Amino acid sequence: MYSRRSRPSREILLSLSANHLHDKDLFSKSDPYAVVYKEENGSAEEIGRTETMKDNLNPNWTRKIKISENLKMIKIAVFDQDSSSKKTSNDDYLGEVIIELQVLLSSSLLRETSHSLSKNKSTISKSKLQIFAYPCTPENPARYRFDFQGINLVNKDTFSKSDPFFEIRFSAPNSTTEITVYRSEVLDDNLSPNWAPFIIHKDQLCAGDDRKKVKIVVFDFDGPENFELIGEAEVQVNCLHDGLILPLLELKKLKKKTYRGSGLLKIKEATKLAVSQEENAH
Ligand SMILES: [Ca+2]
Ligand SMILES: [Ca+2]
Ligand SMILES: [Ca+2]
Ligand SMILES: [Ca+2]
Repeated sequence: MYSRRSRPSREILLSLSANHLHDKDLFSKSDPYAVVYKEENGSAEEIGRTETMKDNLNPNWTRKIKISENLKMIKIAVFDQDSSSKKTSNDDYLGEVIIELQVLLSSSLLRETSHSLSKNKSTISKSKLQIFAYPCTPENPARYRFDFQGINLVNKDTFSKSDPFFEIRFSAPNSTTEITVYRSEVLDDNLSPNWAPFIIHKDQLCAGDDRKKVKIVVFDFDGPENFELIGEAEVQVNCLHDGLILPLLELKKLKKKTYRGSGLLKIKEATKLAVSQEENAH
Protein backbone atom coordinates (compact mmCIF):
# COMPACT_ATOMS: atom_id res chain seq x y z
CA MET A 1 0.00 0.00 0.00
CA TYR A 2 1.23 3.44 -0.87
CA SER A 3 0.20 6.32 1.22
CA ARG A 4 -0.27 9.66 -0.47
CA ARG A 5 2.97 11.50 -0.24
CA SER A 6 2.43 14.46 1.96
CA ARG A 7 4.47 17.57 1.53
CA PRO A 8 4.50 20.57 3.82
CA SER A 9 1.86 23.07 2.83
CA ARG A 10 3.12 26.12 1.04
CA GLU A 11 2.26 29.69 1.70
CA ILE A 12 0.75 31.64 -1.12
CA LEU A 13 0.75 35.37 -1.68
CA LEU A 14 -2.20 36.97 -3.43
CA SER A 15 -1.57 40.08 -5.49
CA LEU A 16 -4.78 41.96 -6.32
CA SER A 17 -5.84 44.66 -8.71
CA ALA A 18 -9.23 45.73 -10.04
CA ASN A 19 -10.76 47.79 -12.79
CA HIS A 20 -14.01 49.51 -13.71
CA LEU A 21 -15.03 49.74 -10.06
CA HIS A 22 -18.25 51.61 -9.33
CA ASP A 23 -17.98 55.20 -8.25
CA LYS A 24 -19.63 55.45 -4.83
CA ASP A 25 -18.42 58.89 -3.80
CA LEU A 26 -20.33 62.02 -4.62
CA PHE A 27 -17.56 64.54 -5.14
CA SER A 28 -14.59 62.27 -5.85
CA LYS A 29 -13.98 58.67 -6.91
CA SER A 30 -14.24 55.55 -4.74
CA ASP A 31 -11.36 54.77 -2.36
CA PRO A 32 -11.13 50.99 -2.76
CA TYR A 33 -9.58 48.29 -0.59
CA ALA A 34 -9.98 44.51 -0.83
CA VAL A 35 -10.54 42.03 2.01
CA VAL A 36 -9.66 38.33 1.73
CA TYR A 37 -11.77 35.92 3.80
CA LYS A 38 -11.61 32.25 4.58
CA GLU A 39 -15.07 31.01 3.58
CA GLU A 40 -16.38 28.07 5.59
CA ASN A 41 -19.95 26.81 6.06
CA GLY A 42 -21.38 30.12 4.98
CA SER A 43 -19.37 32.18 7.43
CA ALA A 44 -16.42 34.29 6.46
CA GLU A 45 -13.35 35.00 8.58
CA GLU A 46 -11.00 37.78 7.56
CA ILE A 47 -7.43 36.74 6.66
CA GLY A 48 -6.09 40.07 5.53
CA ARG A 49 -6.76 43.22 3.59
CA THR A 50 -4.99 45.51 1.17
CA GLU A 51 -4.28 49.18 1.69
CA THR A 52 -6.84 51.78 0.56
CA MET A 53 -6.18 53.57 -2.70
CA LYS A 54 -7.58 57.06 -2.80
CA ASP A 55 -9.92 58.20 -5.63
CA ASN A 56 -9.05 55.31 -7.92
CA LEU A 57 -11.45 53.05 -9.86
CA ASN A 58 -8.60 50.93 -11.27
CA PRO A 59 -6.49 50.17 -8.19
CA ASN A 60 -3.32 48.10 -8.22
CA TRP A 61 -2.84 47.28 -4.54
CA THR A 62 0.71 46.77 -3.28
CA ARG A 63 0.04 44.89 -0.01
CA LYS A 64 0.03 41.14 -0.64
CA ILE A 65 -2.19 38.80 1.33
CA LYS A 66 -0.56 35.62 2.64
CA ILE A 67 -2.73 32.50 2.77
CA SER A 68 -2.16 28.79 3.27
CA GLU A 69 -2.66 26.67 0.20
CA ASN A 70 -4.77 24.30 2.31
CA LEU A 71 -7.77 26.60 2.44
CA LYS A 72 -10.80 25.36 0.55
CA MET A 73 -12.79 28.44 -0.35
CA ILE A 74 -11.86 32.07 -0.20
CA LYS A 75 -13.93 35.17 -0.66
CA ILE A 76 -12.48 38.48 -1.81
CA ALA A 77 -14.70 41.53 -1.34
CA VAL A 78 -13.98 45.10 -2.40
CA PHE A 79 -15.19 48.16 -0.49
CA ASP A 80 -15.04 51.93 -0.92
CA GLN A 81 -13.62 53.34 2.30
CA ASP A 82 -15.92 56.01 3.72
CA SER A 83 -15.11 55.80 7.42
CA SER A 84 -11.88 55.46 9.34
CA SER A 85 -13.13 52.42 11.28
CA LYS A 86 -12.02 48.91 10.35
CA LYS A 87 -15.64 47.80 10.07
CA THR A 88 -16.55 47.09 6.47
CA SER A 89 -20.23 47.75 7.24
CA ASN A 90 -19.51 51.49 7.39
CA ASP A 91 -18.15 51.48 3.85
CA ASP A 92 -19.77 51.18 0.41
CA TYR A 93 -19.70 47.66 -0.95
CA LEU A 94 -18.28 47.27 -4.48
CA GLY A 95 -18.71 43.54 -5.06
CA GLU A 96 -17.11 40.18 -4.33
CA VAL A 97 -15.74 36.94 -5.74
CA ILE A 98 -16.00 33.51 -4.07
CA ILE A 99 -13.52 30.97 -5.39
CA GLU A 100 -12.35 27.47 -4.64
CA LEU A 101 -8.67 27.90 -3.83
CA GLN A 102 -7.50 24.87 -5.80
CA VAL A 103 -9.28 26.14 -8.90
CA LEU A 104 -7.71 29.54 -8.41
CA LEU A 105 -4.22 28.12 -7.88
CA SER A 106 -4.41 25.85 -10.91
CA SER A 107 -5.27 28.79 -13.12
CA SER A 108 -3.45 31.70 -11.55
CA LEU A 109 -0.13 30.39 -10.23
CA LEU A 110 1.66 31.37 -13.41
CA ARG A 111 -0.54 34.13 -14.74
CA GLU A 112 -3.05 36.71 -13.64
CA THR A 113 -6.71 35.72 -13.82
CA SER A 114 -9.68 38.04 -14.11
CA HIS A 115 -12.94 37.57 -12.20
CA SER A 116 -16.24 39.43 -12.36
CA LEU A 117 -16.92 41.33 -9.15
CA SER A 118 -20.65 40.87 -8.69
CA LYS A 119 -23.04 41.84 -5.92
CA ASN A 120 -24.97 38.62 -6.33
CA LYS A 121 -24.82 35.67 -8.68
CA SER A 122 -27.46 36.91 -11.11
CA THR A 123 -25.99 40.33 -11.83
CA ILE A 124 -23.26 40.82 -14.37
CA SER A 125 -20.92 43.62 -13.51
CA LYS A 126 -18.31 45.43 -15.54
CA SER A 127 -16.13 45.53 -12.43
CA LYS A 128 -13.30 43.01 -12.54
CA LEU A 129 -10.88 41.72 -9.95
CA GLN A 130 -7.48 40.43 -11.11
CA ILE A 131 -5.78 37.84 -8.96
CA PHE A 132 -2.23 36.64 -9.22
CA ALA A 133 -1.13 33.95 -6.79
CA TYR A 134 2.51 33.01 -6.23
CA PRO A 135 4.39 30.86 -3.73
CA CYS A 136 6.36 32.37 -0.87
CA THR A 137 9.41 30.85 0.84
CA PRO A 138 7.85 29.80 4.15
CA GLU A 139 8.84 30.96 7.63
CA ASN A 140 10.66 34.05 6.65
CA PRO A 141 10.41 36.66 9.37
CA ALA A 142 13.14 38.98 8.05
CA ARG A 143 12.40 42.63 7.38
CA TYR A 144 14.28 45.47 5.74
CA ARG A 145 14.44 49.14 6.47
CA PHE A 146 15.00 51.27 3.38
CA ASP A 147 15.54 54.98 2.85
CA PHE A 148 15.61 56.20 -0.76
CA GLN A 149 16.43 59.57 -2.26
CA GLY A 150 16.16 60.88 -5.81
CA ILE A 151 18.89 63.14 -7.20
CA ASN A 152 18.45 65.51 -10.17
CA LEU A 153 15.31 63.85 -11.50
CA VAL A 154 14.11 65.04 -14.92
CA ASN A 155 11.28 67.54 -14.92
CA LYS A 156 8.00 66.18 -16.32
CA ASP A 157 5.78 69.16 -15.55
CA THR A 158 5.45 72.27 -17.68
CA PHE A 159 4.47 74.91 -15.14
CA SER A 160 5.99 73.39 -12.00
CA LYS A 161 8.43 70.60 -11.16
CA SER A 162 7.88 66.83 -11.13
CA ASP A 163 5.93 65.35 -8.19
CA PRO A 164 7.87 62.13 -7.73
CA PHE A 165 6.95 58.84 -6.09
CA PHE A 166 8.42 55.39 -6.63
CA GLU A 167 7.22 51.81 -6.83
CA ILE A 168 9.17 48.63 -6.11
CA ARG A 169 8.28 45.78 -8.44
CA PHE A 170 9.47 42.26 -8.83
CA SER A 171 8.79 39.37 -11.19
CA ALA A 172 7.06 36.44 -9.52
CA PRO A 173 8.81 33.04 -9.41
CA ASN A 174 8.69 31.28 -12.82
CA SER A 175 6.70 34.08 -14.31
CA THR A 176 7.15 37.32 -16.16
CA THR A 177 4.26 38.97 -14.33
CA GLU A 178 5.51 42.13 -12.66
CA ILE A 179 4.11 42.74 -9.21
CA THR A 180 4.14 46.07 -7.41
CA VAL A 181 5.08 45.48 -3.77
CA TYR A 182 5.60 49.00 -2.43
CA ARG A 183 4.54 52.50 -3.41
CA SER A 184 5.99 55.61 -1.76
CA GLU A 185 4.25 58.86 -0.96
CA VAL A 186 4.21 61.67 -3.53
CA LEU A 187 6.50 64.65 -2.89
CA ASP A 188 5.25 67.78 -4.68
CA ASP A 189 7.43 69.84 -7.02
CA ASN A 190 10.71 68.28 -6.02
CA LEU A 191 13.52 67.07 -8.28
CA SER A 192 15.69 65.79 -5.40
CA PRO A 193 13.08 64.08 -3.19
CA ASN A 194 13.88 62.54 0.18
CA TRP A 195 11.12 59.99 0.59
CA ALA A 196 10.13 58.70 4.03
CA PRO A 197 12.06 55.62 5.22
CA PHE A 198 9.97 52.45 5.33
CA ILE A 199 10.04 48.90 6.64
CA ILE A 200 9.03 46.00 4.44
CA HIS A 201 8.83 42.26 5.12
CA LYS A 202 11.06 40.06 3.02
CA ASP A 203 8.07 37.95 1.95
CA GLN A 204 6.21 41.05 0.73
CA LEU A 205 9.28 42.43 -1.03
CA CYS A 206 10.51 39.38 -2.95
CA ALA A 207 8.45 36.35 -1.82
CA GLY A 208 11.23 35.59 0.68
CA ASP A 209 14.00 35.13 -1.91
CA ASP A 210 16.64 37.86 -1.72
CA ARG A 211 18.41 36.61 -4.87
CA LYS A 212 15.47 38.08 -6.75
CA LYS A 213 15.89 41.28 -8.71
CA VAL A 214 13.61 44.16 -7.92
CA LYS A 215 12.87 47.12 -10.13
CA ILE A 216 12.57 50.58 -8.61
CA VAL A 217 10.44 52.75 -10.88
CA VAL A 218 10.12 56.50 -10.31
CA PHE A 219 7.09 58.39 -11.64
CA ASP A 220 5.80 61.95 -11.74
CA PHE A 221 2.33 62.03 -10.16
CA ASP A 222 -0.24 63.94 -12.22
CA GLY A 223 -3.33 62.35 -10.58
CA PRO A 224 -4.48 59.11 -8.86
CA GLU A 225 -4.73 57.25 -12.15
CA ASN A 226 -2.36 59.38 -14.15
CA PHE A 227 1.42 59.39 -13.87
CA GLU A 228 4.44 59.78 -16.10
CA LEU A 229 7.53 57.57 -16.04
CA ILE A 230 10.69 59.33 -14.88
CA GLY A 231 13.03 56.33 -14.93
CA GLU A 232 13.76 52.89 -13.52
CA ALA A 233 16.64 50.90 -12.04
CA GLU A 234 17.00 47.18 -11.45
CA VAL A 235 18.99 45.54 -8.64
CA GLN A 236 19.19 42.22 -6.82
CA VAL A 237 17.74 42.50 -3.30
CA ASN A 238 20.88 41.17 -1.58
CA CYS A 239 22.98 43.78 -3.43
CA LEU A 240 21.13 46.73 -1.90
CA HIS A 241 23.41 48.50 0.60
CA ASP A 242 23.85 51.89 2.25
CA GLY A 243 25.15 54.52 -0.15
CA LEU A 244 24.44 52.60 -3.37
CA ILE A 245 23.67 54.96 -6.26
CA LEU A 246 21.72 53.67 -9.24
CA PRO A 247 21.12 55.49 -12.54
CA LEU A 248 17.45 55.96 -13.38
CA LEU A 249 16.77 55.25 -17.04
CA GLU A 250 13.83 55.61 -19.34
CA LEU A 251 14.54 52.52 -21.43
CA LYS A 252 12.78 53.67 -24.57
CA LYS A 253 14.98 56.76 -24.71
CA LEU A 254 18.26 54.83 -24.54
CA LYS A 255 18.66 54.84 -28.33
CA LYS A 256 18.52 58.63 -28.48
CA LYS A 257 22.02 60.13 -28.72
CA THR A 258 21.03 63.17 -26.69
CA TYR A 259 19.60 61.15 -23.78
CA ARG A 260 21.65 61.57 -20.60
CA GLY A 261 19.56 59.56 -18.16
CA SER A 262 16.67 60.61 -15.94
CA GLY A 263 18.52 61.25 -12.69
CA LEU A 264 19.88 59.07 -9.90
CA LEU A 265 18.43 56.99 -7.10
CA LYS A 266 20.44 56.90 -3.89
CA ILE A 267 19.91 54.07 -1.42
CA LYS A 268 20.63 56.02 1.75
CA GLU A 269 19.87 53.01 3.89
CA ALA A 270 19.28 49.29 3.30
CA THR A 271 19.31 47.49 6.64
CA LYS A 272 18.26 43.93 7.32
CA LEU A 273 16.58 44.11 10.72
CA ALA A 274 17.30 41.59 13.44
CA VAL A 275 14.53 39.07 13.96
CA SER A 276 12.64 39.78 17.14
CA GLN A 277 9.63 38.21 18.83
CA GLU A 278 6.96 40.68 17.81
CA GLU A 279 7.82 40.15 14.19
CA ASN A 280 5.00 37.94 13.15
CA ALA A 281 2.50 40.73 13.01
CA HIS A 282 2.39 42.33 9.59
CA1 LIG B 1 -18.52 56.28 -0.73
CA1 LIG C 1 -13.01 59.35 -2.65
CA1 LIG D 1 3.62 65.71 -15.24
CA1 LIG E 1 4.24 69.49 -10.23
